[in-house]
Amino acid sequence: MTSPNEIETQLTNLKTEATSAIAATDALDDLESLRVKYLGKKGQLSQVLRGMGKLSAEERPKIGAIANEVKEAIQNALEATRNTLESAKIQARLEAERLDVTMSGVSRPLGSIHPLNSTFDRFTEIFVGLGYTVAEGPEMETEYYNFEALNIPADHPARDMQDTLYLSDGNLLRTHTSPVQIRYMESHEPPIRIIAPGRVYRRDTVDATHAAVFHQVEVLAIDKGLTFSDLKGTIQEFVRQMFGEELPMLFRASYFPFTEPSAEVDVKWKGKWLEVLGCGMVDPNVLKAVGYDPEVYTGFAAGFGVERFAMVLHEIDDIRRLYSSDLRFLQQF
Ligand code: 2NL
Repeated sequence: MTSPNEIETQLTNLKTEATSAIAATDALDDLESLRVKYLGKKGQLSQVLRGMGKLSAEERPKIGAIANEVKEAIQNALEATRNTLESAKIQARLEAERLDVTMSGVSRPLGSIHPLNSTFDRFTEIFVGLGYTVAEGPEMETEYYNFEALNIPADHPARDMQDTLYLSDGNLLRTHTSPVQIRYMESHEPPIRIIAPGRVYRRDTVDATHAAVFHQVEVLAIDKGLTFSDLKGTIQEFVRQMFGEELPMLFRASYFPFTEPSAEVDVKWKGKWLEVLGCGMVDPNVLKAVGYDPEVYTGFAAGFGVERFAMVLHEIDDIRRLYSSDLRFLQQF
């Protein structure tokens, strides 16, 4: 039989051994093995306590108190070491995953909107804001839609092989986006408010201000009672939004086969008069061609060169830069 003194010594030794073993541990897994070793069901503390069964009634509480004290000491040591190891683990992970947010990043080249497209977008935004919708149509056209319906006679110079790109089968590449509007009027009844943006073709010699392929936005409004004042008001509001301010405007009498009267509009911007568009009241012959009664309906139209606007707004000196895909040029936008 184990004497009370021996049990007490065993308990004290167990406490010393366990607490120093726990303190020397540097892995959480090992800590769990130690807990099982000392405090588990078949652990060393249980083994020592098994010897208590034979103790007398006076001695049992005394040894019991010591046993509890040892158990608590081991539990406290386990918890203290677990806390230390867990915070060390978090600390190590923080260290390993540390990010230097001041380090310079990897540059990823980003594209930007081409100045022609941003100019198109501004036209669209302004006229959509005024209640217009966008209409589109084919780039290959017939003589009827490109010329005849627009009151351009057979002997007009625009129809010359010198100016228009004819295709072998009697078709041609549209020289303006007006045919889009003719087609739209054929299939819709007034009131009409549309813009026709798009690519157009001319048989032109390319230089700093001319391209064979370029872009236009045409505007068309048809309704009962539209007058030249409505045209002027619309152009004035367009210029105000496009240039960001009210500018002096000059309506110069002009001539287009598809409008009567016709005008070219100059605006004074940065001290210079710029010619920015052509416009007029839709010619009665054009209204008749699409089946509208010119005694009932009137309308106005205007045509803009998109390249010209892009060049003026961005101070671009040569139209060819817009098609060159030169990054030194494109990266400025
Ligand atoms: C210019 C001139 C203009 C039109 C285009 C048009 C269209 C229809 C009927 C009547 Cl369907 N007119 N378009 C009218 C006047 C001028 O463009 O200098 N453009 C750059």
